[in-house]
Amino acid sequence: MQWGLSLRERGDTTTLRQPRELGCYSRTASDEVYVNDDRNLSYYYFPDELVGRQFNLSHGFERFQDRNRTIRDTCSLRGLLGVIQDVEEKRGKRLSADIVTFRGIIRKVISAAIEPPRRNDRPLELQVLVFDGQVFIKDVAYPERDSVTVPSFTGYKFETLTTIPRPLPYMDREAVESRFEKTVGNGDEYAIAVTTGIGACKMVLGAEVDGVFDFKEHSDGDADGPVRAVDNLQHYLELKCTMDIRNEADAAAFEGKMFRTWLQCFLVGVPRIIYGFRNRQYLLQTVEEYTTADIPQMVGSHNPQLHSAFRDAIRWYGRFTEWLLQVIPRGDRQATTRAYRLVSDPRVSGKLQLIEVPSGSDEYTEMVNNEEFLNSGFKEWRRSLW
Ligand SMILES: [Mn+2]
Repeated sequence: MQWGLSLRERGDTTTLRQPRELGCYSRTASDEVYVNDDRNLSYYYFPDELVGRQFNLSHGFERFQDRNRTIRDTCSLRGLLGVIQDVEEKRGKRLSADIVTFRGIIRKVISAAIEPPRRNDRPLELQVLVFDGQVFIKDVAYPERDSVTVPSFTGYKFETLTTIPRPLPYMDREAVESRFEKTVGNGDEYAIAVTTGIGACKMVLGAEVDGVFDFKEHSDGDADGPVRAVDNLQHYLELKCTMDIRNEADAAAFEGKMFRTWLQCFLVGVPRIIYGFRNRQYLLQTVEEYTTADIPQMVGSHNPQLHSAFRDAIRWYGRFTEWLLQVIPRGDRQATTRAYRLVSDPRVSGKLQLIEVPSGSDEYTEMVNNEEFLNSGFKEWRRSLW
């Protein structure tokens, strides 16, 4: 069986459910996952006087530590499901979510319908499992596709240069001052799980977060009282690095990037974005801060091509989730797991396609038994609630 949805469809909903932080996890470069543990959280610290030093953001490229060598599956749901299970164990019941996935996956689904197709875009290839009445969506990792180039390295370098691993009072001065020489990698990750939704659809989204702007609040840890989850969304920020703007074409390209960055942050409620601008020689020129909520007005008001994109993004998000939940049967929580592929190549067809993977096929067995998708610990936990 298969179903199609035109990328031109739009729903009526124009607002999101307020995202709330459910918990967090840290994944290390050696592929260990620590649930509700912020050991990999970074703190932004880059005083203005450092901007003038014109740091070379290509410095140390040859020493880059690529996670694809140490992490089995960069698209794993292990940490995200770990947070969900931890919260459910504390509350003694299942979270009422319809769809569980990553923010990056939703961003890709939205971009496929809203942004003009770009020549080097990958077709969308997602895996879907329906288990315990909920829809889980996973991306497929292709390590050979995302080898790091100097321009993409500058993004990681900018993060390493502008953040510290602990709040400033707990850092020794030397470690703060030697950040420019620090080895850069993409293995350590801090991620959050957020509850949000659109229309009638309740979502749990996992999202990597670059750091906090100021500080993080922790729960009281009072052994007698109830566990109080602290929502830190207001403290989080997204870091980006891009080429400085010298002409109109650069400005238009930057506005396209701003749209994608807005989407990335808006979906999970990250309120601040800090952009580093570098020149063609990779030297950091300026640093600018933006408020996520201001971007639609800022970009949409003078870029006619992006004017309706912000609203359309939400309307398509609503239509997509509504359609997915319409075509996927999930009334019976104890029913056998169903598997699908969700694919789209906007350069070839104007459709999103959902294709059922027949149970008993090799592909089905592989998806259902993939420990990086729904791991046995999570499945056992959910079955214990039946
Ligand atoms: Mn970033």
